[in-house]
Amino acid sequence: MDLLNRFLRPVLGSVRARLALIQALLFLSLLLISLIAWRAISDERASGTKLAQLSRAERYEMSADSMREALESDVNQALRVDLQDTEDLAKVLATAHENYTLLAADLTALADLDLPPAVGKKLAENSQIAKGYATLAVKMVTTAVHDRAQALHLYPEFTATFDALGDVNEESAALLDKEVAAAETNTIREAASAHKLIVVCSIVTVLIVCLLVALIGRSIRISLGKVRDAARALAAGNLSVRSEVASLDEVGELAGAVNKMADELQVTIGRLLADADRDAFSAKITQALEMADSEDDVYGVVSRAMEQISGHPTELLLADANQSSLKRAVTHPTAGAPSCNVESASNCAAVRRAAPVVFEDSESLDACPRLRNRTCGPISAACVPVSFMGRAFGVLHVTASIHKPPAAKQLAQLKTLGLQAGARVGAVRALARTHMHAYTDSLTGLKNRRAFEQQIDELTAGGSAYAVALTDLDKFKSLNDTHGHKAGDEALRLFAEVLKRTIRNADVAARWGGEEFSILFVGASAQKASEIVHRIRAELAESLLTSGTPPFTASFGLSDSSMGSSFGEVLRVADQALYRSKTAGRDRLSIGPAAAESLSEHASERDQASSSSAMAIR
Ligand code: GH3
Ligand code: MG
Ligand code: MG
Repeated sequence: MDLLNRFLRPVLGSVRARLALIQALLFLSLLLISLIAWRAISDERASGTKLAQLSRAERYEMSADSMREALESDVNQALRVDLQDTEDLAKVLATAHENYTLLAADLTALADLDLPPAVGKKLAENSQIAKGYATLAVKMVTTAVHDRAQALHLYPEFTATFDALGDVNEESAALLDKEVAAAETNTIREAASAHKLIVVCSIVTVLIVCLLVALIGRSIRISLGKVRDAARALAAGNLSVRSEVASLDEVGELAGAVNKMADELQVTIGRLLADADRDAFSAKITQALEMADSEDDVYGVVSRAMEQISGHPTELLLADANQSSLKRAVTHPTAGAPSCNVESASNCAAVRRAAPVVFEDSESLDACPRLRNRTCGPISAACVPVSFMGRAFGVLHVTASIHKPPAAKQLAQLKTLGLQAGARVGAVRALARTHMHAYTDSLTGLKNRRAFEQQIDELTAGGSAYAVALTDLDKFKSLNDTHGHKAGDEALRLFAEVLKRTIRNADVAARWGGEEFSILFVGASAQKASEIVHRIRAELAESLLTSGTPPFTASFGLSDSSMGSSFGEVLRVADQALYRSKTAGRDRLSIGPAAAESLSEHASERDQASSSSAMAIR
């Protein structure tokens, strides 16, 4: 089969050519059978013709022989003694002439026949003798008309000629019989042989044609079968399968079309898989970032994602909430940071283009200048801008071997990471800002009362000790009235700054409202906190000397956790102490409850002075 294909393929490149060959073979077989049949029939006809010629020769020979006898009868008639009537003799002469003519015609017809050479030769000899005999017969009749005696004189010669002619005629007749019999046998044999030849040739030719048609059909079927198998495998999901049929025919074209379809499918499915992969990655990042409540949480997610995306050195450079300069926020946990030295987001090429950029070769003319002269030598790199609400504030930077930048899939994942991390960091920062505004006093930057109260629960949880101070600026209304509200604001800010820089980091100061402030001293007793309060007062006095703000003072009330069973009670004690500071002349610190008053009474009777055991310290 392979051998056949090898020979057939160059010639029969297409199915159409193979079908044309089948048609040609059928035509040729019909032509061959026709030729053989024609040839056999021709042979049969030649043999029939020969037989017909011999039969005619036999008939002419018999006719000539009867003319021989007729002429003898004419001669005998002319020599009869009783026939001396001239008229009768003339009739006999005429008959003799007529018979002569008929004999001559038979001899001419015999000579014209296409006979076997032996027969022709024999008949030619006969013809000579017959002509001599006929001429003699006519001569005798003619002579007998005038001179019977003379005619009788010739009679012996005539008789001898008659007998001789009779003998050769017999020989000829015997030869002709034999030839006719042989011709008949030959004709029958030729006919039988022609029939047999036609049948055998027809069967052989049809068998050969059928075999060739079957072989060609099989070659077409095998080719189609290969294409079918490839198509089935593709339909079953094996997209790596390709049809091997590479012929130039329609089957080859079909195989090419199936292969092309498989290529297209593979590309499309590859793209769909890549999309699905990216979507899955994006969904994971989204879920992970949803659980990230702080920037540090976001950075943790970015770090793990970097490790998942690639093993290349990667870093996330971000501008913090207040500055535009970029700082390294996240580094690849195992591969480390590429250490880009870009200072601000606006200096980064990716940020400027607002799209990821890939550099195949850091030494190339159009490469980012910050990639050059790195200690690791020439590299490739990819930079993905990180933005929030259209404003880029960072970049994801990856480096790899020269001319081998991160693959398309990795770049797509970096884009997803940049987009989502940027959105989350932006959201966390926005939330923090909102939180800050809700819990921060905008004039002084201190916590407001709500923030203070919320933080109390955390800081005093577990029964740890604390002290609380309440402070109220003295005669602030008159400061406002005298120097204006702006100066009043300035005074409030100055006092807040004094608080901020004087209290310990663990302690919390807040604007309680108006010109009143509160301070929580974590883990401190009232006695210990009083030292800090005095530092505050001293610091205030000192600041007022240089600030240009109109001078003012503050009154303080202080209590601690030992003075009440709840924060509310402790606070009320501090409030009472403040009240005592005010009533005692302001610009002083009072500590603890008035000894003679219950805490509840003090709460309702704030406008009454307390004294006795309470401390008032100036
Ligand atoms: P005292 O020594 O008894 O506390 O006298 P005081 O004048 O400070 O007390 P008062 O309650 O009579 O007045 C408080 C003043 O504080 C009234 C108000 O105008 C001023 N004040 C409150 N909040 C602000 C503020 O945000 N800015 C300015 N400039 N003034 C404020
Ligand atoms: Mg007040
Ligand atoms: Mg006041």
